[in-house]
Amino acid sequence: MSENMMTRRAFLGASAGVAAAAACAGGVSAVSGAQAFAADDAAGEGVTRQVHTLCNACSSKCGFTAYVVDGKLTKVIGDADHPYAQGVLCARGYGYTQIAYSEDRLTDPLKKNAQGKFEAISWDQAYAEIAEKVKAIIDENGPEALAMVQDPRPSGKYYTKRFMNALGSANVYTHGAACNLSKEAGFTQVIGTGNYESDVENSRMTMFIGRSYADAIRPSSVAALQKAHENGARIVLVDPRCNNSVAFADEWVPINPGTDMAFVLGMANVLITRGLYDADYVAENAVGFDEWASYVRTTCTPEWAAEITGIPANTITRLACEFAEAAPAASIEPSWRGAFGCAYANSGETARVVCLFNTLLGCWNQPGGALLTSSVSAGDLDKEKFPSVPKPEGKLLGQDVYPLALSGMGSNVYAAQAAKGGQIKGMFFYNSNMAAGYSNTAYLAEALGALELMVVVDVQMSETAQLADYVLPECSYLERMELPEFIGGKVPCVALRDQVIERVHPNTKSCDEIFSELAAACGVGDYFNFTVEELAEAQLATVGVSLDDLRRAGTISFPEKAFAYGSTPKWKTPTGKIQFTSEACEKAGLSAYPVWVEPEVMPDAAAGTLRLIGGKQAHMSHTQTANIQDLMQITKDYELDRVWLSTEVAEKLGIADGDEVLVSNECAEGKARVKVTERLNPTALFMPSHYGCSSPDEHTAYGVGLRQMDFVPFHIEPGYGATMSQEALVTVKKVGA
Ligand SMILES: Nc1nc2c(c(=O)[nH]1)N[C@H]1C(S)=C(S)[C@@H](COP(=O)(O)OP(=O)(O)OC[C@H]3O[C@@H](n4cnc5c(=O)[nH]c(N)nc54)[C@H](O)[C@@H]3O)O[C@H]1N2
Ligand SMILES: Nc1nc2c(c(=O)[nH]1)N[C@H]1C(S)=C(S)[C@@H](COP(=O)(O)OP(=O)(O)OC[C@H]3O[C@@H](n4cnc5c(=O)[nH]c(N)nc54)[C@H](O)[C@@H]3O)O[C@H]1N2
Ligand code: SF4
Ligand SMILES: [Mo]
Repeated sequence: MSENMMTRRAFLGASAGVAAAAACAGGVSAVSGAQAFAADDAAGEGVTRQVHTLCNACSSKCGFTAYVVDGKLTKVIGDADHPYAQGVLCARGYGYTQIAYSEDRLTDPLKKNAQGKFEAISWDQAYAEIAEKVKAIIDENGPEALAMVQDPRPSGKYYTKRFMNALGSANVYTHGAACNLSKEAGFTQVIGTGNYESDVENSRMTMFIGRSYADAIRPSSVAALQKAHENGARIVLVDPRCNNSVAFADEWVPINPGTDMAFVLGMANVLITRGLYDADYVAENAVGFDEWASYVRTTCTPEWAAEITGIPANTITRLACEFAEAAPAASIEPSWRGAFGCAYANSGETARVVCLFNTLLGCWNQPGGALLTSSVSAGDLDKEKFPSVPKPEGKLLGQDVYPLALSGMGSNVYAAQAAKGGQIKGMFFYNSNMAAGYSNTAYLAEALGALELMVVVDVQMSETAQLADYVLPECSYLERMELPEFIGGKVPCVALRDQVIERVHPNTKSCDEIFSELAAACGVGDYFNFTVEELAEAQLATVGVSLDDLRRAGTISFPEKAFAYGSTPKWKTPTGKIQFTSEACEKAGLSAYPVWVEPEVMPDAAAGTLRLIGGKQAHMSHTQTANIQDLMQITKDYELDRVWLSTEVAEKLGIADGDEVLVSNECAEGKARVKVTERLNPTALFMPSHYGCSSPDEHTAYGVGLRQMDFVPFHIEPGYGATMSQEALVTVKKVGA
């Protein structure tokens, strides 16, 4: 095919996974639309209750209406006015509702005994023992020796932070270092904020770099991509793997993984040398352009980029020219994790270059361009009822070593390193499976094993829970109410996770209960003298909404705060401008303007090494859904746990589709069946990222497939603090060959 280009038709309908995922409804029926509504209501026996709530199968937290008949969940329908759901959930959203009734649910607090076995204890005993250990750690080492890792959830992000800060520790980390830390931190250096939104549906051209709406789904994103395609927008996927978004794309650019920075630099060279960029926009809005431009002009020719990326120079030139023609209704989409969220030594710097490229297009806040939309948040509350927690004295641990890491995320992998080194002694995990997903699993097990106190709050016995001293069982998301969730976007809004069903296991508790009660046991209960309803009501009052109204509506929007096209964003950078140069980056030991950074390791065909890359599947979320029976059945039916190998390499190694192969490197080895495909760059091995569960108490997930993080060495991205999840090389050989 010319210029490595593949047409979209070549791959239409190619994915069994997407089709199957769309059909999955778990034990709960998945219906959308008003008709289904009416039909069901007419047929209903027993008492039907309807509750608006939010999904918990991934961080998008889509809104839906739950139907409960005689106390049991029978049906869920995506809420039409929730901005991410737009009337439908994805397969995970339907399937994950089974978690409430899972046989593998945690039902009681557990303590690891001297033999390393877990035994059930009372909440009072758990609180008292944990509090005693917390106090001992604070007395001996100060509160800086305590840390929390959490996946930001509506209540979780509030209660975990308040709890840690009340104890005097600033060490609150999200999962970000294994997700989107580099991306958000790199963007922040250029545009002063961690994210933007591409106006895909109104664009003339959008390029996705390692981002797949059709695999890593959010329903509204898939809808926008479909609309863009129908509107005739040019959609380009830059990905070593031809992902399932190709159904709505015009072109797949099969880049060498880890080289996206060189690719964008090469396109920037074309815009700059040919005078195709928006010079007026740059002059008005940016600082440091000339320095960067002279580097790009002299070094980053399309031929230079072709050598590194494996994409022909004429393709790079053509794409840059197409961008110039489509601008300002064009942008590089911000991505999420795949290419530069946390993957490489150059991820943060790649993020900077992506923002600079969009700046050359002059597309910020333009229809079809890259938008900086607004959000609404709760205002100040009554200080008597909700007293402010004093700011901890110490700084977030790791910020001095990785100064570019956003303080709202921190480097959780640095925290693990600090646990191994004895600087952190006590660690809490809320809704986080660090041990299976944030970096090298053997290293993390050893690091967390060195802790004096490890407490995990989960709903099932995750790999991280297996390592804990105490495991505290939360009720599932369907069994609790949480704080209001404020959502930014073209029209900002607020939505609510509400309690749908009674607790299936009466001895489980909600996040707010657990941290409030634990705080009381630790002697800082004065900061938690309110219920979650009271706090929700108070937060909502600051934006003129009542809890009752929100419960009735599910989602309430703020049209008066809606985004307006054409406005000039306020650049919240130190210079007040878009920064082609950054003092903070220079101070962190990087170049003031972004220059090409070679990945830490590169595959070598002669040595038989391949880069191990990962990615999401439409029916699975991280590690948390593999134990849901109906979702795992899709994997089994379609053998979706296979690793992908390019036809070219497979032929060279004498491997056929369906063969069992041994994947190995210096960290791990394991066997898997292989999918041999034209849809993969031959320098890569693709491993779907949801498998290889090693917790025997997750009976459905246990032992299925390989786990990517077993093969990733423990190392941290300079300056940015992320996990470098794809700086890993492996070899493959046929088992028995
Ligand atoms: N192996 C692997 N590693 C990954 C990824 C991957 O796909 N695979 N993805 C990466 C990305 S993009 C991200 S964002 C991070 C995500 O990392 P995490 O945020 O840690 O997500 P999960 O790995 O799904 O683990 C979530 C944990 O929360 C638990 N949980 C689920 N519901 C509840 C609840 O209601 N209450 C409580 N207390 N716990 C609950 C689950 O049982 C599980 O143990 O991982 C990164 N690392
Ligand atoms: N189904 C599903 N959807 C999800 C999630 C989930 O777990 N499952 N999680 C949510 C979360 S927390 C996140 S962070 C997002 C993640 O959203 P994405 O970042 O879109 O998801 P990934 O599948 O990790 O990566 C996307 C693509 O990046 C490609 N890729 C890998 N390496 C490279 C590279 O070096 N260069 C380029 N150009 N491409 C590369 C992969 O082949 C893959 O097709 O998804 C969200 N939505
Ligand atoms: S994208 Fe899917 S899994 Fe994520 S919140 Fe929405 S419905 Fe749930
Ligand atoms: Mo993520």
